[in-house]
Amino acid sequence: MSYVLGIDSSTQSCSALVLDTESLHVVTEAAINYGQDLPEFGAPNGFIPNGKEGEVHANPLMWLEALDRLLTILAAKVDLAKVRAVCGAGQQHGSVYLNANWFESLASLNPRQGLAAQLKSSLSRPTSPIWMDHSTSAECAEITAALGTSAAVSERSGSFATERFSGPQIRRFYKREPEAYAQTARIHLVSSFLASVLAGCDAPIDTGDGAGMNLLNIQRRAWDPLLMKATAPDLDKKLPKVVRGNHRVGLLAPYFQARYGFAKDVPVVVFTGDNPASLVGMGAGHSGQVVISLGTSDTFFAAMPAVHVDHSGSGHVFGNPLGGTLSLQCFTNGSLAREKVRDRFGLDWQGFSAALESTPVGNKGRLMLPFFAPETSPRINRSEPILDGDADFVAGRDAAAWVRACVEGQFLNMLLQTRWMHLKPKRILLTGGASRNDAIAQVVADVFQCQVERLTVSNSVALGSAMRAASVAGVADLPKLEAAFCKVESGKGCKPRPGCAETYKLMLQRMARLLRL
Ligand code: ADP
Ligand code: XUL
Repeated sequence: MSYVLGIDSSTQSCSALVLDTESLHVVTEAAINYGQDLPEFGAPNGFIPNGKEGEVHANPLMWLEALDRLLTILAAKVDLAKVRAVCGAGQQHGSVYLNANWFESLASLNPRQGLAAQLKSSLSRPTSPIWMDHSTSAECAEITAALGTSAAVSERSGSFATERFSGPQIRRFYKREPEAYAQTARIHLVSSFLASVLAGCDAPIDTGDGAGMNLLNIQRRAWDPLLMKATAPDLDKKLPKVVRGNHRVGLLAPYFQARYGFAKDVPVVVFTGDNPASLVGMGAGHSGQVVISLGTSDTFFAAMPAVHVDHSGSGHVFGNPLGGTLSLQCFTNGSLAREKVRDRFGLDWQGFSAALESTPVGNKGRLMLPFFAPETSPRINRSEPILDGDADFVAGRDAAAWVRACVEGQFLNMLLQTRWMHLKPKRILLTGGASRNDAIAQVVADVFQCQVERLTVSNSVALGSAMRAASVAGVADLPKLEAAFCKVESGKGCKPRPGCAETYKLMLQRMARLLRL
């Protein structure tokens, strides 16, 4: 039996999936939810609440503790000695700051102590800014000024200087804590941090996740000297190497053999970001498919054969772990905005779905720009939604109307913001925690006027990671795994309902007008 292990270190949880590459089935899955399972870290939604000035940070020791707990659960469920390769993915953009102890501590992990306790003294910054952080407007402006124009930044890096991206985050750290910055010997992304720990050596960053830093030259797929200079000093020494997705980092560290029963000589494949991993897990790594992921954030992405940049500002180009690139648009107001509406009216997901189903397409003209927190697509700094409709709706007295307005508003905005990709999808693949909600999936089909499908395996990030582990380590071929695991769930497809095209066309025009306000 040849098992492979895929890990997904996401915003709210760390999950894993073990595949049997011979009998082609999912052997087991497990997850640690940071809020529920690790309350001692004080991060109910995976980040430290009430950050100041738009800061959103998490404790990297929480990610390590979650990894240990996850492997403990897996070791009790399956014989990890059968695992022939490991790979994983991290929430994108989060950065981890390490001092000179890091290299030595990694190489000498003691299986009698947990990872968090042993690596605590390697942190040069106790917390990590994550992708929800929007505290770096000044730094984005400075980086843009140093390069001349936003277009110059995006031509090089694939994106405008973007608040949540790691480069502006690094600059803010350098400006505010120059001594701690000087003590920083290595800066990792969440993905490369965890890959380093698993391999027991300092891991490179892959081009999929590296492109989310405003530091990688997207044409050359190498660190860009001008962007590094504009960001902070000595980055050429502080950043790890950058490699393509088909790279092996090394072998699983002895710590994991002793503690969890893994075999010797298990390759660790370079990790990537959660979205690039999901692209692989959805079987959408080759161009022609569109994926919408409804996680903490909502993302819309597709594989592209060439670099195609968004000149209006909030779209991104990342590396595709299978080669070529990946165009992506991220919406901060994803699940957390839907939860805001759900909780405001005391609903559960069932009640939320019932409200959605009880209201007509077009919501009788009631429209919401569902920005309950600063939004990245478009860039708009709000803490309350923008409402357009009758008095009851605007006053927030109609629960069902709010639920539909929130979901319709999210996907109308998604349709508007992703026009720069010039895609005409024949079908949309839906993934992420909210994708199991049939009522939401129906709105996606109606707004995009396109067939929507879901896959039989729901955790596409961990699945994509396991598939990458298998194919890069030579355990199994990717096409064979895609055929077995990227199957659409029969009977769960949604077709656009007749008659909604015209309604949404008009609402789209209203939405575009409201957004220009
Ligand atoms: P992440 O990978 O960002 O941690 P997930 O893809 O695991 O996030 O999605 C988690 C989100 O899924 C939760 O925030 C929750 O709001 C949402 N969710 C879970 N079940 C449902 C449901 N039935 N309907 C709508 N949303 C749901
Ligand atoms: C993508 C983004 C988020 C994070 C967390 O640019 O910021 O999707 O990867 O999932």
